[in-house]
Order: sequence, then C-alpha cells, then structure tokens
Amino acid sequence: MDLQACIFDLDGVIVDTAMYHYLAWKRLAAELGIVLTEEYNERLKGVSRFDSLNLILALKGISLTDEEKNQLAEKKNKWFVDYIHSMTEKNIYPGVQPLISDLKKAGIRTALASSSKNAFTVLRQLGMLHQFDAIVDGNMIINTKPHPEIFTKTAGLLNVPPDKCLVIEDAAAGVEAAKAAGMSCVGIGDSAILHQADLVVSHVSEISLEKLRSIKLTDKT
Ligand code: B16
Ligand code: MG
Repeated sequence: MDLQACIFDLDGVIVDTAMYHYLAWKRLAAELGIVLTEEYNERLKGVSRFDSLNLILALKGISLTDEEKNQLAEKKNKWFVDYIHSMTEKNIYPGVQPLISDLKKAGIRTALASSSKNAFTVLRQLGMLHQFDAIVDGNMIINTKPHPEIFTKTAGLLNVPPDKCLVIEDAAAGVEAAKAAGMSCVGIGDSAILHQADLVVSHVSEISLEKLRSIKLTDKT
C-alpha cells in the first residue's frame, strides 16, 4: 500500500467554482457576441485565465492586443470574485471533508493544486486554508495545466515522489497534467472526457480511501 500523498484540484473537485467560472466567461463572451456552450467550456477548465480567454476569442477569430485581453480577463475576474464572495463552508462538496479526514488518519499527506489565482481566496471563504500540507496556486507556477509543473511542484513541496501521489481532478487538462507528472489520477465527471484517468467517478463522495489504494495496486500489477 504505497499511496503517500493525495493532491486535490479545487474548482470542480472541492467546490463548484467551475460553475462560477463558466457563468463569468459566458457573460463576457455574450458581450463579445460569442455563444459559449457548456461543451466548449470543458476546454477552459483547469487552464489559466489568459488561455481561457484566448480559447473564447478563437471561437470568432477575434484578435486583440495583450492589453485589451488583460482588460477583458480582469473584467471576467471581477465578476468571478463577486460570485465567490457569497461562498461559505456550506459550499464544500459532500464527501470532501470525510475523505480528507480519512487520508490524514491514515498518515497520507494532502495538498491542493489549483491553476486559479483566486485559490487562496476561495479556500479562505470555505474555511479550508489550514487543512492541507501544501498549497500551489496559479500565482506560483509558470505553466498551467495540462503542463505537469503544478503537480511536480506540489510533490516537491510535500517531499513525496510523483509515483506515490494521486491527483483528484475534474478537467481534461488536469488529468493530462497529472499523468504527465507520472501520478495516478481519479477523474470526476464524464469518462469520455476524462479518459486518461485511472478511474472516473461522477462525484467526489464516491471516492473512499480503499478505492484510492486499489488504484495504486492496480497500477502496479
Ligand atoms: P483564475 P482549478 C482553474 O482552477 C479553473 O478550472 C479554470 O477554469 C480557471 O480558468 C483557472 O483555474 C484560472 O482561474 O481566473 O481564478 O486564476 O480547476 O485548477 O482549481
Ligand atoms: Mg478543476
């Protein structure tokens, strides 16, 4: 039984900020005469704010200067921050706290790795700032998911080898990043979208410590 660390994504795994990102991007896209569908929004999950905006602009072939893009990204972020300020610990997905508690009891280290530059604000809103052994957010990395940097950096802070880490992710870009970092990964959502994950469940409450450990065992056979 070799699982030594469990790394949680934030948006879409611990809390439904993924919905707020979507609402804010959809609002911005509408101002630009672009319809942002839920299907296309899957590509925005896990990637940086700037990359998300570029993906939206590409829908209409709109080309802007970096300064114009920064202004739009800032506008979206203001709406997003407004949305998240109403969040409390009641917004934490069912199943998250029991899982973290079971991991801690088993001596497995826990970490949070989010591409979001608002991750600390969200964790503070949820009262979860002090629950993790390490936190890496969008301000601490150069390359966002699907690049493995965020997970490699988190494993480094935990001082745990990548093959002893397991990532829980809701985004295709996040699953790709975890696998590129040499880690096991549980996907939350649609198995057709998260096909690179070692296991896909529809909700975090379906994950137990036993399930996580069985993935590591499966990996080794
Ligand atoms: P921000 P995660 C990601 O967080 C979101 O999934 C993604 O949709 C968002 O664009 C990105 O954070 C950047 O967020 O604009 O707040 O810096 O899923 O990696 O926790
Ligand atoms: Mg996510």
